[in-house]
Amino acid sequence: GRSSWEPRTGSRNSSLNQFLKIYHNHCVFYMFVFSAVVERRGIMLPPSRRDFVSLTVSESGSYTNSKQWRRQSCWRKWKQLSRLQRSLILFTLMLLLLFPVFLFLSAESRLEAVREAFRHAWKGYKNFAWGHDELKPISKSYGEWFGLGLTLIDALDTMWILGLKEEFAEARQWVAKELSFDKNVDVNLFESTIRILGSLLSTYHLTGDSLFLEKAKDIGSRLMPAFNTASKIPYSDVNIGKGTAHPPQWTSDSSVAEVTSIQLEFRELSRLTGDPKYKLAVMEVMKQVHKLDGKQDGLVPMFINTNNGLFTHQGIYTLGARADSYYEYLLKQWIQGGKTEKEFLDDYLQAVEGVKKNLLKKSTPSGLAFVGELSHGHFSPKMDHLVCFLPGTLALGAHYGLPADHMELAKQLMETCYQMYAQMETGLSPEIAHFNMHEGSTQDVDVKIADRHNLLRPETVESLFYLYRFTKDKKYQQWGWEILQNFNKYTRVPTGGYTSINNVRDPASPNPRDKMESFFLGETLKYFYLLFSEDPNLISLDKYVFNTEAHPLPIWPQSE
Ligand code: DMJ
Repeated sequence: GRSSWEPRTGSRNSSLNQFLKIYHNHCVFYMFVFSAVVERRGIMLPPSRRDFVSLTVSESGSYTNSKQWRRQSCWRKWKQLSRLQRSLILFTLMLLLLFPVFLFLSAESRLEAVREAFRHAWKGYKNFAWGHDELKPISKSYGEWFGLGLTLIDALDTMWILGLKEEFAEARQWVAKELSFDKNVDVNLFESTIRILGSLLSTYHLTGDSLFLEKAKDIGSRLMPAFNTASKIPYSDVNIGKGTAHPPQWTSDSSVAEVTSIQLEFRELSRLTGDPKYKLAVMEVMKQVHKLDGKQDGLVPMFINTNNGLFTHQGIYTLGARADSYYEYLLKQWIQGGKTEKEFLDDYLQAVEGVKKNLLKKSTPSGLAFVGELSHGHFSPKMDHLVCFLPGTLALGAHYGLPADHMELAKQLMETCYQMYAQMETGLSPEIAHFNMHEGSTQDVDVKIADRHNLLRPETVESLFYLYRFTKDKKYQQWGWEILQNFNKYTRVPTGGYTSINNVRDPASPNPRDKMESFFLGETLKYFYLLFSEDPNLISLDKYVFNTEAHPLPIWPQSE
């Protein structure tokens, strides 16, 4: 048996192997080019030992002799070149031979930069917030949301993927000894499913360590009371100690994204435990939402009532907060289930058409494609940073054979999401951007004062990862590299950790918020690492599907 906390595929080893393979291929290629050039120019290597030509008159021998003769004449020509010419040729050859080494070193140094960023974030968490939900890096303290060590759990598979064995072992120890879900606390069903259940399941798959499966079963079953509603549309909150659930105090609605973005995790839990109750509960939600009235061209409203199971606040459509991952999980459930559940695909394809028809516009002056919002027929050019998951999802669909124009749209939206960073004074995106559409406007992006914060969110880096995996266009890595450097410049706290900031438009005073969200470790840094890795087998997208918190879950074999 594999030791439970040793990475199954040492990511450093696999990147070294990858490098050696690439290097070998490059060398073979350059040797080939070299000999072709040399032959064309009549340049060849010196004859070994003998300096005379031996002629054997036979059919097969004539070829060998003419080859030898050519070699000698090449050598003569090489000798005839001036010293400068020879040096130039040798220098060029050397550059060509060293090029893959440079490529490897630059990829390796970017990966190391991500590991370093992780260690720095971890240092803050470990020193000031160990076992608590979130680090407050400025005040060197912690914040509690559910009281379940959220950051530590969310970060488990990131450490595994980055090859941070010591940190992982320490965190595993905490999970084994300290983590208990038998607590009288209210947790949000969606957040604890994607961050806690999702991470425990993916860590179980990556490590094969049954500790994580046991913990996943425990939290999964404690979340089930959320589904005990009149409509079977779950409540937003559950008390995991008491086994009671309720909606937020001010409403009996749940948000549509929340009730439709827990399916990958609960379906997987059923598969692993052999108990269908988890899957049945979440599939019932999908079944109802699939046939509900109130959609516009496949786009869904933002709220759903837990008593009657109907959409509420109808007429408002967004790909941002409260609806975003509904679309993501349509595609991903179809992928997870081996592309057999046709309703998911139909709803996804219809929604993409709905986006194109109702929400997709171009900005002025640069013509950036963006996805705005619709409110009772009125278009608003407002785009949440959250929408930047969409280029990655569209690209993933195209990879799985969906129409090629999805990939085109993915590339256009990717450029826009990058511009949401590049056009800010700190090089970091605001939480919400407004795009200009009126003639004569001189800048594409406007940011309202209340929207200038950056929470270290992952969506753009996530999409860059997908776009790079599928296109191999280096510009996506370059964009990601710029973003990582700006996170380091404006959000890194010297004593450990990274912080959300209030103002991406003021490099002199970005104004730290004193909070490191768990998704910075769970998602943002993981996607940076995968973006800079040249190894397509490091979480292969043909074997895994990422949940909306970047936790990879296996794609089910066709036979299942
Ligand atoms: C994460 O918890 C998930 O990515 C979710 O889908 C959206 N919000 C945060 C990150 O921005």
